[in-house]
Amino acid sequence: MSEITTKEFIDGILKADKRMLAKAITLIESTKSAHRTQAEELLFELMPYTGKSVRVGVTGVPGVGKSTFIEAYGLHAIKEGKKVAVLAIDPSSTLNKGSILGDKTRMEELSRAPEAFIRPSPSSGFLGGVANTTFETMLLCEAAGYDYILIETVGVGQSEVMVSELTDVFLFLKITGGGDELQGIKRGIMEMVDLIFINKVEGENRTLAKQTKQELLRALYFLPSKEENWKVPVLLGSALQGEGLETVYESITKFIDQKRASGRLVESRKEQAEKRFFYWVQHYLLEHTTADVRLAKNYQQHRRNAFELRATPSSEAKRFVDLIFKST
Ligand SMILES: Nc1nc2c(ncn2[C@@H]2O[C@H](COP(=O)(O)OP(=O)(O)O)[C@@H](O)[C@H]2O)c(=O)[nH]1
Ligand SMILES: [Mg+2]
Repeated sequence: MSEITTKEFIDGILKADKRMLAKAITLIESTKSAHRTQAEELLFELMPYTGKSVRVGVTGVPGVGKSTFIEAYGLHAIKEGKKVAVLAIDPSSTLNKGSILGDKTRMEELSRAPEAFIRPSPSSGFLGGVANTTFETMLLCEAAGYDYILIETVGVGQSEVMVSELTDVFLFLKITGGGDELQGIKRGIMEMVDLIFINKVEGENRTLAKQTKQELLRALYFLPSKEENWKVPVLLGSALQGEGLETVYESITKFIDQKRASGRLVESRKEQAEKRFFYWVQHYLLEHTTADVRLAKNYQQHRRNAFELRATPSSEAKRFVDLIFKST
């Protein structure tokens, strides 16, 4: 157990004590079995206080301005009377120890605001040893009363899919340029977005931005719509100069209202929860299994057979799982 009791965590979080919230997040990120037990207890108790925020996923290539946008957007939301939590998922940190997201010093002003909470989130899969707990972190933030959860992720690998499975609205940031560059946008992303924001639209860039907008709208036109009666808007602005953020704010509010009214919000959250359940079943099964010294050894052996290409991954997985059930 952590030296802080579950009750102390609950009281602290419900009082919006940021230090306690940060400690609780560290607890749920821990892979120690005793910590996980307390983390689940905590999440269970806080469940009634969750679910009330607007969950926004923000993606786009490195350098497009996601952090700058989130800071400006967060400050705008605070002006509207909201509390904002920012979670940054950095897929690079586990791959090469580097960071594509940059550091949170970019959100200097937002991080000073009493109504804001900023936290990086580990992202590696459970085989890497770290559980993916962004979803659970989000629930803790909701219990602490944050109205907006903004999740930043880089447009590489599977991170967008992951974020789209955690959020209510998926925002894609882009800079001007169309044609060939537009082809480069992964089709998968275009099918996931609810809203596009063209950033860094300043000065002479404006004409080009309008062209890019038309091209994006044309590309979107041929895609099946993700949400009924929602045409993905392409909005223009400058995160650095604080332009266009109000429009994004209004657009997101409209989108969420519509999604709530149609019942899709609850429905999609149920689908997401089902995916989380499946994720945790795998996680706990593997954790339990490998807690057994002998099975852990077998696990490593079969794993090695697979990644050294000595046998097919599926046959090694099957042999390992058969072994578990024989031994119970
Ligand atoms: N001119 C201009 N620069 C911007 C704008 N938004 C971000 N930047 C700059 O672009 C760079 C990358 O921004 P950052 O927010 O870190 O991008 P991220 O990697 O997508 O999070 C920084 O130097 C920002 O100051 C904008 O609207 N206009
Ligand atoms: Mg960033």
